[in-house]
Amino acid sequence: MKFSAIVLALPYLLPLAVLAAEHDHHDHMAAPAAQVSWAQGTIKKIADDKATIAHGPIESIGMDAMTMRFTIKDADGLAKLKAGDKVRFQAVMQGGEVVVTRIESAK
Ligand SMILES: [Cu+2]
Repeated sequence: MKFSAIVLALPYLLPLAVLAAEHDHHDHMAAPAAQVSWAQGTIKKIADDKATIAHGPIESIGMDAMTMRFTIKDADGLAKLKAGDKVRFQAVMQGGEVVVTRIESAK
């Protein structure tokens, strides 16, 4: 009786298993953050969740050295920093905008 219940339920469970597997796959695709290379820079100014950084080349987004303003998603990291600090950070393209996902003091 238990067996027939499983057999009857199988066609309904199978698509769920496929969905779950696909979801896993997407999670992997959406989480390359650990492999993003670090870029170097010096903080020029901090205002709210934005920081102006004089940065070196940013390999992860193919950007040359320049001074520009970033949206910083790493609020905890940003809270420990001030203008003049040398930093290292990870930048990615997110919704057509360059955002900094991690930032910390560079010793
Ligand atoms: Cu730049």
